[in-house]
Amino acid sequence: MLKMAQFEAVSQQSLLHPKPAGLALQYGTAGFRTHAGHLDHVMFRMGLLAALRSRKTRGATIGVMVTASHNPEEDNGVKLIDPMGEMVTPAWEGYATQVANAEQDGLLGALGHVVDAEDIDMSLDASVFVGRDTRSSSVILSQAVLDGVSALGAQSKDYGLVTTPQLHYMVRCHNTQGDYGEATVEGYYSKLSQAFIQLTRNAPNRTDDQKRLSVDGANGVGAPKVREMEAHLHGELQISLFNDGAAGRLNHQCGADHVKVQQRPPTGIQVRVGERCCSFDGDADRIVYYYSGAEEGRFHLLDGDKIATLISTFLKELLTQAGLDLDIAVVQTAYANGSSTRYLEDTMKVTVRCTKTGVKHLHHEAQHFDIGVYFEANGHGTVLFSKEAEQKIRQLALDPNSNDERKRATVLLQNTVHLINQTVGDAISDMLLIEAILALKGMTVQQWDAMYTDLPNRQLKVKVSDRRLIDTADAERRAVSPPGLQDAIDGLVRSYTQARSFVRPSGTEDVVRVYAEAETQESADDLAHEVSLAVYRLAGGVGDQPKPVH
Ligand code: NG1
Ligand code: ZN
Repeated sequence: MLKMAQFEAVSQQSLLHPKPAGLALQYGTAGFRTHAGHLDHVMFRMGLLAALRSRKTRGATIGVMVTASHNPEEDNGVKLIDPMGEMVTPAWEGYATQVANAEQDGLLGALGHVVDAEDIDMSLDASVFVGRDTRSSSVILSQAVLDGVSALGAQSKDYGLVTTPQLHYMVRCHNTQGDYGEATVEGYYSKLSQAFIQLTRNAPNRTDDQKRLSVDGANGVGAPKVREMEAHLHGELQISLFNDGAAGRLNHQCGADHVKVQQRPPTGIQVRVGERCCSFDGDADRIVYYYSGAEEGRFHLLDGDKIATLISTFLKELLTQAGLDLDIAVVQTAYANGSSTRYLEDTMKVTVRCTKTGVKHLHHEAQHFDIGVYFEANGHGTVLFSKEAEQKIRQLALDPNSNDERKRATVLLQNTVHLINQTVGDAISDMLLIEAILALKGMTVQQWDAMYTDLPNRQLKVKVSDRRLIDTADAERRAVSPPGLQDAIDGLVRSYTQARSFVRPSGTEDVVRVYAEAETQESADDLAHEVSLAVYRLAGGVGDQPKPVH
């Protein structure tokens, strides 16, 4: 039961964060996300819910991040972070939706329902960490979260401007009593930079050219944070930062999502022939790399699939050198390029799993292995090490009988573990890991790219009157409704070579996403267009009929 004082505080405070009557939102793939003007009450209520979640987890600290990631500047959003720094557990996503959508006079009832259903002891202490991105709306909205936290008598700590993965990291550090690191931004920089420097020490012949990297900060929070990180790297990585927020608009024609979906470089960055560049997204939990080819000036993208391939190959080699028998797997979604899956399974002999879109699904699947490397094609991903795996690596490091090769591999493994933010995808941590691997392997970006050749692909969106009419199965690779849609897709796919296509309702936008890949770009474009037309026809398309890509 809510106590009387809590009851009154929530009643009064909620009047300052009123809900527009009738507005209904859903906790989607990545929390709530919509126009910033519709979110004040949601933020306040997520502060309340985080205080309940903290009590439910016996006073562990819960995180609340205010961001709409790669969405436009005028949007905002909020995600809840569980005690180990992972996304909030699915049952509470349901509560989040109920609490956010309760009408003003039903709010206390909705909270009471959660307290009863979860048997929460409201007399316990509670604690919530709050962070925000650079959106102009984020200041007021994160204040609304803090108001909600304090209305339920919980402690809060406001980290202000942080990347999403930094806040996840703080939550984990705090709840593990410093085992994972110190719960400060400074602690984050110091842990990652030390690991990076230790790793690159093993690649002593790096030239200045190899140390140079261009970063597109998407005009978001990743820009100031990667600058702070660089200051800790003692020149081991020299970053040219573009789209740092000084002039351009957040995610506008820049950032990882733009680069991945448009398959072209962002504006505001000079992509010099052969040089490595990368783009973060608006809250720096995604990263993609690219370069311009010397021979034809063509744009080459190295997406989440190429990153997962590089990292898993590196880890597999280290395991062999260290003589460690740990099972390693790569977790992908249906958006993974078919070539990457084939290369991983057939050439690298690595286990590959496919899950539904959304990092929580990948994260969960990756937990089933000693080492689980998970990446969405869009560049969101990380590596998870099981407790046993970490322990075996630690033990081996202490083994006096190890030969030099084993010792070196074990030290590299240990530093790799330290460099990775295991809570969630982290553009800064991923970037440092990729740079360290390229340095250690003496590999150029072209050589990395040449591991396998992507099948040409195309992603499109179709507006329909109700995207929930589309239901999928088999990790979203097949549409089971509306009737006839999958048959239509199958028929279209059959008329192309090496082709694959699927459709699914987006969890963050009011659209149906269409993906197609095929032997040539023209075929991929045509197939994506034809499948879009089938969606438009069979799933209640609205507005103009989808146009051909070119
Ligand atoms: P939706 O809108 O559900 O496709 C997008 C990404 C996801 C995930 C979320 C959260 C694609 C195709 N989809 O989800 O992978 O990153 O945003 O940010 O990239
Ligand atoms: Zn993001």
